[in-house]
Parts: sequence; C-alpha cells; structure tokens
Amino acid sequence: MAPPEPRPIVNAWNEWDPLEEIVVGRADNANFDPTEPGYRPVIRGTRSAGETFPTGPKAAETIARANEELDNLAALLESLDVTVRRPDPMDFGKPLSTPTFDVENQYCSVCPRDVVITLGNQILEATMSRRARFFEYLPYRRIIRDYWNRDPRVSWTAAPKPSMADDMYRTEFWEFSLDERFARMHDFEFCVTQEEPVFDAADITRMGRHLFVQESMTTNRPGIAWLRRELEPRGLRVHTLHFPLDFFPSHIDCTFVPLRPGLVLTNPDRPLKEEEAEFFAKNGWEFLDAPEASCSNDEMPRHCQSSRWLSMNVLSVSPDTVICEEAEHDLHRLLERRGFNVIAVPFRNVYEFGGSLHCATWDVRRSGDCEDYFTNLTDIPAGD
Ligand code: DAV
Repeated sequence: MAPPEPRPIVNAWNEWDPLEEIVVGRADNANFDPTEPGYRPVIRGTRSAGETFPTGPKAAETIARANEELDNLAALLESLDVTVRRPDPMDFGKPLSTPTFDVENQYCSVCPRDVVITLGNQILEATMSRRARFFEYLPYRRIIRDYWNRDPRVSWTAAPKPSMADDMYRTEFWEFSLDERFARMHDFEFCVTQEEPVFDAADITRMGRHLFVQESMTTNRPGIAWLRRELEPRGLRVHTLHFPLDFFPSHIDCTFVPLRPGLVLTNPDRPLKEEEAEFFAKNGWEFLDAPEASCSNDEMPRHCQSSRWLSMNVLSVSPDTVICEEAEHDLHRLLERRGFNVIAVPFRNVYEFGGSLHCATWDVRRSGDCEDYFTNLTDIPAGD
C-alpha cells in the first residue's frame, strides 16, 4: 500500500488542533491608528483638557515593550516545537493617496489574524475594512509566496479590495448615543454600508466544515455573502452570527472562542442571538462564559482600542493546551477546572497594537482534518 500523502504545508481546519506552524506579528514601525470614516480612536480613562488621540509613529519604547512580549511568545511556541515565522518590516508611517481615498498614515503588522486566514489548504486574504489597513497584507506576502511555491496543493486567494471611498462608510454611526444603539441593536448596521463586500479575517471562526462569521463594524452582509459563494463550492458551510448587545463589534475572537470540539468560550456581556445559540445546543455544543477580565475598560492601556475582553483572546496549541495572558487568573482557573493546561505569558504591552494572543498570530498548519461537528442540525433556522 502506498504511504499516505503528507498533509499540505498549509492546513488548518479549526482553532484547536495541535499547532505546527504559525506567524507571530511584530510591532516595528507601528503607527497610531488614524481617525478615518471607518474608525474613531479614543483615549481611555482620564484625559487632560484638549488632549486628542495621538497621530504618527508610536514611541520606540512602546514598540520595544510590545516586541519583547511578541518575541517571548515566538520563543515559547518554538520551545513547543512549533515553526514560527515573522512578517517583513514595512514603513507604516507612509501616507496613502489612492484613486479612491487618502489616509495620513498606516497601522502595524502586530495582528496577522485580522488580515489573513487559513481554511484547510487555502490561504485567504481579507478585503480589510479600514483605510490605514488597506495594504496590511504586504508584510505577509513573502511568507505566503514561500508556502505557495513549496507546495502545489496550497491555494492562495485575495478577496476583492473595496474602494474605501467616503460613500463606503456610514459616519452617522459614530454619533448614536448608547440608548439609540440599544434601540437599533437588531438592525446590525454599523459604520460600513452594504454596497461593497467587506470583511476582516478575524470576524471568522473555524470549526471544521462549518465557519461562523459575525456581522460587525468590520464585516458586512455582502462580505459574508462573498465568503459563502467562494467557500461553499469547496465543501465548507458559512454561517452568520450576531451578538446584538455588542454595540461596537469588531472581530469575533473576544466574543466567541471555540476551545475544542463541543466547547466555546463565550462572552457574558455579548450573548449570541437565541436562534443561533440553539443551533449550537442542538448539535451538543456547550457555551462556557469567560470570567470577568482582570481589569476594567478604563484600566486598559490608554491608547488601546480593544475592550477588556482581550482577556479571552486566547491561543490554543492543542485541544487541551491554551496560551492565556498572565494576569487572567480567573480564566486560568476556569480552564484548568475544565481539564486544560494553561500556559501564561505576559502580553499587556501588545494590547494597544490591536489585540492579544489570538489576534497577534496566524496559524498556518495544525495537524488534523476537516471534520463535521454539526451533524444533528446543519442550518441555523431562519438564518444563513
Ligand atoms: O472586544 O474589543 C477586539 C479585537 C481586536 N482584534 C473587542 C474586540
């Protein structure tokens, strides 16, 4: 009998199979996120009179502190026999002037998760949703080409780039009061219109044959329709998820984080829409609410635009080992009680660069095949 074919060098079907190869972001040349129609960064906590969100390059010291934690994560993963690759440097201070938009500077390469995703043997580059992140695929292109050259089974797809012109955005979104947001919570209309397909890769979570994509500030309905039309002929199923109480949703990995077959770490502030939750229950999946984060939103780093729920932005290295931020003791205890080994690493200094351990990585290869974990009920009733 012929020996089985080795797996493609790009192979990841879910968020938890044993990890073999990963890309870890880097903070070099990072800039502050500029204000643009799709984004309004704010300073956290107390502000002095007239203080505005900084622009331009981040301080060398801030970058060095983040890089230390990113390098430490890379070294930890290597010690676990995981192959680690790092993005190429890029000058994020460069302003962009394109036929459809201008922006004063770009952002950083700390969060590959937002930009690119592995779906089986396919590398898929997202459209992205913000101007400052339009070219963020570039620091990963050398790595992608290397995989593509080394293995003819690797498929490489870039989603169509949106215009990011003024009329792609609904700027009135930023003016709504919290009461108005509550009243509109089932409209799922955020800062991007429904004209052009738009998605960030981090709005997708993978559970074998079934992918779940949240409608958000960074992913619209045409974006999800594009994913469905692209991926369903390849045998995958694409479902839309909604978290009606998240008024500023962006990226699913602080809200709904699968840990192993049958178990999702969920956000107690952001319950999943009922019919959608039923789909998981009917298929025997359990939701495990994350404990309160170790700090409040106001105690998060001043320039960090993510919520305190970065606490649950964990990276699985296998179905029983999870890397967590070191200060999240309640989460460590909860996961340990559920039979997980927890590896704790410092990562706070990375937060203001857009995310924690899941955001700052892109898993390229995990052992394991495409499984179907949703065999009792295959469609979300009245959903997509
Ligand atoms: O809950 O603030 C942040 C995700 C960043 N990539 C949140 C989501």
